[in-house]
Amino acid sequence: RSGGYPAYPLLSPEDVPAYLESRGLLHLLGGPAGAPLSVREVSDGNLNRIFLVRRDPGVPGLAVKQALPWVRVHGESWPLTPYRAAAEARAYEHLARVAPEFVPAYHGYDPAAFTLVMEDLGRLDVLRTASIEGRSPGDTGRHIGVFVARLAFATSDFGMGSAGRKKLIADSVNPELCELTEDVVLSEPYLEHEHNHHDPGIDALAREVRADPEVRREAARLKHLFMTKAEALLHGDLHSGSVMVGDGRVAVIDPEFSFVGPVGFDLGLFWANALIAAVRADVLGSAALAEEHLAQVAESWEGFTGEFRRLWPSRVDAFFDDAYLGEFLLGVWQDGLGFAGSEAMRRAIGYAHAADLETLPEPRRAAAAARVVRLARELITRRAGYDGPDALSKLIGER
Ligand code: SR1
Ligand code: MG
Ligand code: MG
Ligand code: MG
Repeated sequence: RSGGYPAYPLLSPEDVPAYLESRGLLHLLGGPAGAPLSVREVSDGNLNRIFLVRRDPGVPGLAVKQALPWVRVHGESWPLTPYRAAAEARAYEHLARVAPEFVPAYHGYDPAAFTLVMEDLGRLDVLRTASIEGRSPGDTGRHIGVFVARLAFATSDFGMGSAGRKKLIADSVNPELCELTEDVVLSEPYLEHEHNHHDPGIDALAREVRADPEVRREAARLKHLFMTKAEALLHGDLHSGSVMVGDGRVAVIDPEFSFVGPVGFDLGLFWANALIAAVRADVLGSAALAEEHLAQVAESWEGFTGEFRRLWPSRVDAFFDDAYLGEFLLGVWQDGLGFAGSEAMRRAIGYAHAADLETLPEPRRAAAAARVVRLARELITRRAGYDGPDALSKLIGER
């Protein structure tokens, strides 16, 4: 999976000031030239190293993100191409054009060090962390829906001419990161695999799910959809760890899994993590907060469809008429529910679990994991029966 790549220096905090100077970016930090910088490593995601840099406290800092040639949380025994940083850079370039208010200010990519520099969103918090701390998601969902619609419309055959789209598809291939998703999200959770683990309290349920031929058939259908349905450029990993909130903003980060795929995949990942946050709140006895998390599904869907319909009159090919828009949106909804099921399933019985579940005390942790597996199974196998967000509320409380 690592592929070939040139040798490159791995940054440590001490290297960062000189590195930023070499890229001509130090002036962005304000303060007098030569004044000391503070550099903090805050790598907390699964894959990369992140350094936050500040000089003048009154000036926003910078985030320096370097792709390691392996999966950071696993170690060097799981190689992963650093070219994912180039996919992330490409995605930020599109996003800066079509959804600038939803992404950090982007200061460019250095292919020799597989490193990006962007605005430090230090005054914001990761949505997953805020949810675990019991904070309301507010209207995050609506913003995420608009974000997905902007990127999806602009990079679809509705927003681009046919020839330009073919080039976009070719330029945006991200084979190693797609294969990682095909493995850890879309297949391994349904198999006995060394990457998987689960709460011992749901062992019988995990076995039952893996033995269910209907689950297996629909999981295969979803994997194949992910591999073949080239609708639009995606973020590709839009879970609640990729969303930052606060300071009057909703910002989306970490688009290194970006490629041209099914639009429902981005919405589905967001929905799964909203449902998981709702299950957590519910098992902790906060029914009102659970409702607010659940409402993120409806609000993001409204945000998405509202923005997509607003953009629709500007489509480049009027052969796609209003009736077809309805068809298209129905497909996105149903794909989104299925991918929400895939994402929820892997967060409970796959490799990278949701901290929303992992930080619960027993026996609530097992109870919440069981609910997540059941709702995931329902979404994977019965998604065609849900014609709108209202019907989803029954999923959260099911024991
Ligand atoms: C081994 S990678 C596991 C997960 O981390 C990333 O953030 C993606 O969500 C991926 O599926
Ligand atoms: Mg903060
Ligand atoms: Mg494979
Ligand atoms: Mg990520």
